[in-house]
Order: sequence, then structure tokens, then C-alpha cells
Amino acid sequence: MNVRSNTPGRLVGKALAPFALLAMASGYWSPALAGGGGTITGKVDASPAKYLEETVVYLKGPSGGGGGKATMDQKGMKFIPHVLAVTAGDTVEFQNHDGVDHNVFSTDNEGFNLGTFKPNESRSFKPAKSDVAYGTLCSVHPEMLGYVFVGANKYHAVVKADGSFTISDVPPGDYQLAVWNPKLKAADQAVKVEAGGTANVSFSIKR
Ligand SMILES: [Cu+2]
Repeated sequence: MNVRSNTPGRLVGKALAPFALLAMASGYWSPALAGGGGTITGKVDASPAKYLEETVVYLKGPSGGGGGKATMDQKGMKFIPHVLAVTAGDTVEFQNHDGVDHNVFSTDNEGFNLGTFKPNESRSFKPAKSDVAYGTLCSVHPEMLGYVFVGANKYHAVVKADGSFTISDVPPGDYQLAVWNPKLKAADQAVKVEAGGTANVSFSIKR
């Protein structure tokens, strides 16, 4: 009786395994995992400290979750936010809320140039690469500089002023956590995320 009832279970388990692997490889998150995520939190120390604000912590590996819209404003002759983190597949809308014309261009990765546009107009850009950043510049105002970081998935965070970061609702699993900064770097770190748990990871980034 026991043997007979166990056998179908084993067969089902074996039959499901290839599908589960395929689902993981394609970056598809199982609905069973969607509500039971964990949290990754920690702190980044930067040397020199003046570059700390331009830091993004992100999860490597899985892809997906993009397709939305993110906004970077130009106001007070600045890109706001200074660092914007988006997900591959997202569209980035650059706005102009100053009283003067602005331009947006980047020479990073495939590069782009949105031309010059007037107050209260906007132009959009859809990044082609991920796990990279695009420095954003304005040809009219050379002092303007911003960054758009594009993660392969939605599990990324721009650090706060004190270097702390929190990435929420991460599906349980073993991952590599990475840090991006335009000038400084640190090695990736292994992180284990458990349902309902909090993993702590700290980075020291330097030249
Ligand atoms: Cu400008």
C-alpha cells in the first residue's frame, strides 16, 4: 500500500523537474514564490565617500519584471533623481520642468541622443542593455550629469545618503548580489534569501 501510493508521487516529481528548471532559466517567477519573498538589506561604505550617492545594489541572474515606465526630471538644471534604477524592458521618460530647453544624451553602451526639447515637453528612451548604467548628459548644460542604472530584474536599490539599502519581496533562493558605481567597485557577494527572512550584506567599494 505504501509503495504503491509513493510511486506516483515520485513520478510526478521527476516529470515536474525539467519544467521547473526551464521556468527558472527563463526568469519566470513561480506564483507559489511570489508572496513568500525575503528581504536583502545592508550598507555600502565608499572610499572616497563623495561617490557613495551614485551607488546601486542589484541582484544578478534572474531576468524579467520590466515593462513599466520610469521618470527622470530635469529641474533646477539637474537630473532628478541623480541616479535612477530601472528594470530591463522599462521605458525611461525624461521630462523638462525648467524654463529653458534641455537635451539628453549618453555615450554609454549603445548610446542615445533625444535631441533638444522645450519646457514641459518630454522624450523617452528604452535601454537595450541590462546590469549596466547610462551616464546622462545635456549638451546645452555641460554641468548636468545623471545616471540610469538598468537591472536585469526588479531587485535593485539606489543606496540612501547613509549608504543603507533594502531590496524587498525577493523570491527565496541563492543569488549573487552586486554593486554598481561609476568610479568604485567591490566583488559580488553570495546571498541566501529565505521566505520571510532578512539577509544582511555589506559592501566596501573602492577604486
Ligand atoms: Cu540642460
